[in-house]
Amino acid sequence: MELASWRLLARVVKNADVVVEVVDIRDPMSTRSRRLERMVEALEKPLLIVLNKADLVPRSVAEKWQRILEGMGYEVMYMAATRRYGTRVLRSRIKALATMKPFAAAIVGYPKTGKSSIINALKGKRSAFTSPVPGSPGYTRHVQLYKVEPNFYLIDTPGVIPVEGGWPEALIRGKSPEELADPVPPALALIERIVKYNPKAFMQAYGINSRNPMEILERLAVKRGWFYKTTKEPLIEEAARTIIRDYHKAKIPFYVPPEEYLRAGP
Ligand SMILES: Nc1nc2c(ncn2[C@@H]2O[C@H](COP(=O)(O)OP(=O)(O)OP(=O)(O)O)[C@@H](O)[C@H]2O)c(=O)[nH]1
Ligand SMILES: [Mg+2]
Repeated sequence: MELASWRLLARVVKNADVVVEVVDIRDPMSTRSRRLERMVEALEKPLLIVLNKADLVPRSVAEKWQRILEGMGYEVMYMAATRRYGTRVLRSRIKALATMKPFAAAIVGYPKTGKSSIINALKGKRSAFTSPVPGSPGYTRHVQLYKVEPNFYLIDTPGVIPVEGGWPEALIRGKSPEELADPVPPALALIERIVKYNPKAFMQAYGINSRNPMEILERLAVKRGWFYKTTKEPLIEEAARTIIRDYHKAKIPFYVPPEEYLRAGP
């Protein structure tokens, strides 16, 4: 899988009248790109930050993240594209930011944040391809233009932003779980992060009552019957890929509480 370059992204932003940055509301600070935001600012384009997947967090959490980012001077809203929640608000906020007609809004953001799903929601019928996991069929490969209404266009982009977010985000969003040479280290880091914010996450997802990352991998492998043929040890690589995949598919309940971010400081 190829992550297009900053040059492609710059071209898309230059050609857009409005830029919509899509982030995952479960972890907004690791899934936004300051570099993209600075680029949009430098090119003097209006920017709207969309906190997507709001169905995966309590409403109070969505509202707090919105206020935190608004406090930094950004235009912000939250929505749940696959539930068609917030679609009308998004449409009118894009229109309010556009200064001419016709206009095109570029939908940009990290892989798997729901850019194509947002375009489908705005268009009202399925047209942009979507997929749950990086690199699997249906991820966006090329920049594509869609018409929402007369004079209103959307530019879909592949997960083009080279992922700069912290470990393990950089690894698990940039490649499919199958492509990872060793999925265990990023899975362990991911598990640690999830458990930190939701100690019961793996109980809820798999019935595994543990907070120890390595033990969680081993117990999942045992539960699913995945063993090395030779040594009969649990096949933790397979468990690691499953957990990364299930994280993308939101099967593991988890979000970063805004209070945590405020306490730790930006
Ligand atoms: N729960 C939930 N899942 C969502 C939402 N929006 C998108 N998803 C899911 O997130 C996954 C990725 O969605 P896409 O629309 O393909 O994301 P994308 O940003 O276009 O991905 P790339 O083009 O590969 O970068 C899919 O499994 C979607 O069903 C949402 O609002 N809520
Ligand atoms: Mg896409």
